[in-house]
Amino acid sequence: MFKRVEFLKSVYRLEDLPPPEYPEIAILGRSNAGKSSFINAFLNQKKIARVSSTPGFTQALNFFLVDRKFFLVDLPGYGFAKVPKEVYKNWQILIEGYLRSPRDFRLLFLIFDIRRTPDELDKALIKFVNYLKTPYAILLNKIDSLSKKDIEDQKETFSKSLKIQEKTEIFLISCKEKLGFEPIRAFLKKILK
Ligand SMILES: Nc1nc2c(ncn2[C@@H]2O[C@H](COP(=O)(O)OP(=O)(O)O)[C@@H](O)[C@H]2O)c(=O)[nH]1
Ligand SMILES: [Mg+2]
Repeated sequence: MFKRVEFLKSVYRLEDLPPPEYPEIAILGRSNAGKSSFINAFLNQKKIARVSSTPGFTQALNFFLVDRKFFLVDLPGYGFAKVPKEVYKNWQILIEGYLRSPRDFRLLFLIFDIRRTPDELDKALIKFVNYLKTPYAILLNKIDSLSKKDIEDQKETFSKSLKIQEKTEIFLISCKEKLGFEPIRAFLKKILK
């Protein structure tokens, strides 16, 4: 279990990135998939990351320092409705600039709402992370809202439609019920060694 979680800063411009002093794990996903909920639940914090019902609210990279050992970074979501082109462009510049900068990236978590069907934006995200070559793992969130059978069916749908490779980890989780976190902790332990 994590002992000490500190909110470090929100970054709106690449010039303001903190020095890359720690290994880094970033969380990417559609707005509303549960990125902030994951940070709160996984790190066992009440509300260190804002859980927002306003999609697209977070337009910053939010840095959390965990046990003075690694950065966990909450990235702004994609796919929210009615976003002006300019905002979307800024999103791309910020995220791509960040993920391509010389930092100690160990892993990207790609988080999805398991109830959805992957769409073109989700496929574009996979293409983008494949091109980055940073290792990634898939988190299928909100399993509390589906039956066992639907969870398995949706897992199959996601891995087929996003062409997830056999070697890529897929974790089934619920941030609401704090389910499925133990295997992720074990996985991170290996990755941060
Ligand atoms: N049923 C269910 N709802 C969840 C779960 N995780 C997050 N949510 C809800 O999904 C919405 C978006 O969550 P949030 O963490 O703000 O998503 P973000 O935009 O990716 O940061 C909120 O209403 C959360 O309460 C989950 O595991 N199960
Ligand atoms: Mg959020």
